[in-house]
Amino acid sequence: MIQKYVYGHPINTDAVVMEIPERRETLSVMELTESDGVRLCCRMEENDVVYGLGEQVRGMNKRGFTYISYAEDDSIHTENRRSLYAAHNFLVLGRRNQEKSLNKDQSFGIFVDDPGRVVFDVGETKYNQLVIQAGSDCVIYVIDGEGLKDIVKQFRKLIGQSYLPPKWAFGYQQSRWGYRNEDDVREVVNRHHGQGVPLEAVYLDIDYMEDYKDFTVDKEKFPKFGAFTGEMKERGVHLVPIIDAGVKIEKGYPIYEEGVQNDYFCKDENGENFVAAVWPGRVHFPDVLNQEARDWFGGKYRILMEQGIDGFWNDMNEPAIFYSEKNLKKVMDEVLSLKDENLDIDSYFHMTGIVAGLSNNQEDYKSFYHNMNGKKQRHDKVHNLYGFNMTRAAAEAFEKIAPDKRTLLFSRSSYIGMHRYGGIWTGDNESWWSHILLSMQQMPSLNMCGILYTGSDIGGFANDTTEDLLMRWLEFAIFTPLMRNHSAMGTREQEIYQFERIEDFRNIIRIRYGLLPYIYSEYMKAALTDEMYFRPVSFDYPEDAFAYQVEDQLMVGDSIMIAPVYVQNAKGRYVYLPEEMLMVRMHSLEDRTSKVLGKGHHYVEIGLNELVIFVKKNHVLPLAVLDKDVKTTADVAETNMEWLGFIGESVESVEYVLYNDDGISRDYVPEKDWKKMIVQKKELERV
Ligand code: MIG
Repeated sequence: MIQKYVYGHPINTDAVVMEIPERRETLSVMELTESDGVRLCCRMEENDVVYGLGEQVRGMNKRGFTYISYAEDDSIHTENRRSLYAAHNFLVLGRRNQEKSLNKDQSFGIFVDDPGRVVFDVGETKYNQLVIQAGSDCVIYVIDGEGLKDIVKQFRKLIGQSYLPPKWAFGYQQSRWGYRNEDDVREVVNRHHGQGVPLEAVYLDIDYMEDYKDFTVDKEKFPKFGAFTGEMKERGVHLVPIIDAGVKIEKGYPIYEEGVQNDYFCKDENGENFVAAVWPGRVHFPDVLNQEARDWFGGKYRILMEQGIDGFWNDMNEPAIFYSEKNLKKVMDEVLSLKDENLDIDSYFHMTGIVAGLSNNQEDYKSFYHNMNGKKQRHDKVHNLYGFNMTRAAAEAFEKIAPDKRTLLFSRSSYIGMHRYGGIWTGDNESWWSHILLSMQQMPSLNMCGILYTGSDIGGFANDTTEDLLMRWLEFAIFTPLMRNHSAMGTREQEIYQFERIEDFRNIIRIRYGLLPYIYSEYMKAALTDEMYFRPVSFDYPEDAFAYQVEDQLMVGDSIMIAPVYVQNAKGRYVYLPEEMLMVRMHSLEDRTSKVLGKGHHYVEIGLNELVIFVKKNHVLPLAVLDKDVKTTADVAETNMEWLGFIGESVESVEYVLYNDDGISRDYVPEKDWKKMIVQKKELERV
């Protein structure tokens, strides 16, 4: 059951799609005080767990830290970060009884629909206290149900169906900030294909643009862009350009001119177009919270789509600000006034502080305004809606520009509700081992908030990767819907062909293509029925006291559990099995062995070039048989499949619901796309 409570005069965020009658009585699961905003508080018992909050640092169980919902472009994702790029204000408090299994009646979910700053103190200040601090205008939804999965499912129904990407978006994708021109891109494709490695997409980072101007293509680097996208498509490769939030201020640049003429940009307090700076230097921000401006900005994606583009990533849409013109002037004046001074500890740190404070400055976020349905709205109160609405602008436009097909779209910043329009990637991680684990922990939290199409930069974005890090990362990422190797300019090149163990890389990526029927089926079913594709182990085994402690294993879809290795030089790891499972070990898609392991703790050896999955009892999964030269998802013939599975003694057959479709059209046809497969025990391959 979902209960809705309204405080003050909240803005309609469009996070929610279901009409729920407002409750007049006071909220019961948490104690509420209304002074200085809405403050909710409740006691947490020793064994209670808290899941949710989407894109944040730390564990799946969020207890013991304070998280702040305030979208921020901060590229150092260490465990002291309170905010990353998104605001996902939903959590579930799982209460546990004496036996440490879930107490369904007392557990609940809570969604704080407030697009400004919201603070979740999940037992940091006091271990036994959960405190949520929102603004004075907000809507609060409280959800109870039949356990954690059910609470999440109800929340997902409340916020609407998750985005459906095209099937090609489940292939292997390569990106790097630094591919400069046609030849760079051709080389990436040639070298993957030359090594027999499938490749679905190459990303175009900011360098493809003319002076970082949105919707332009540099003619020197890409003289015939339309022809080039065609050439790539013939080879099965989609080009995916980046779009940034800031529109360059430049006379004669049509997007700038039109935005100014029609008042489509955010304004400062005097009603002038607000000037910030990002890549191109001075920019204006399109006011995507204004429906008219949103239609206009979204319509611009057509320029690239007409040249053959069918996928985009939206960046810098927190929105990130390097500096505002106004603040820069103030800081410059102050720094100049210190010229020739003897800087002591205070004045020196003051100086470096104000310079560092130029970017993403809170004062700047308070100094510009949106036009929301004719009402002037100060940005900081609706800050977390910007990335959501930039992405919505694109998605709404795609319905007109390409109504018959699905377009790939994901964003850096997001708010609850954006999952209906696109996915996200988890931003600028590092080539650190701890960031494989972070990514694993973020996935189920994101899924809880409806964001199913997601993944992190494989190999790590910042810093130099190593061959073993990339290999282990891929072994996890073959399960993430978005499987993209991406890195920053200036770091070690990390396309798989830059390393020696190319055969191992090829084997791992081919396993992804072999698993495609399963991954696609499980993704689509999760999206269409409001389920989670990635789940913490405790979601599936709520009666198992130890499952709540498992922070580095995941349930993936209905049939399997994974336990990736994320420690350098480790030759294996401990794995907890909440029940008897079949461990399948793969050296390659074709070279597999398997063994039944009992419930409990096991040390499992997992070599650098091995992939291990655990199949749940009485479950099966389809595995495609691949041709030698498979290059894309389109080459994966779903007619040629075998079944991996684990069927118990007394059972003869099990059912698997296989979802498949043409991978591109928007209307799905339940009768045709869902197939109930009965798999007989004797059909299971003997491995
Ligand atoms: O602040 O476009 O997160 O993926 O490569 C850098 C350059 C801007 C940040 C994105 C990253 C991308 C980079 N962008």
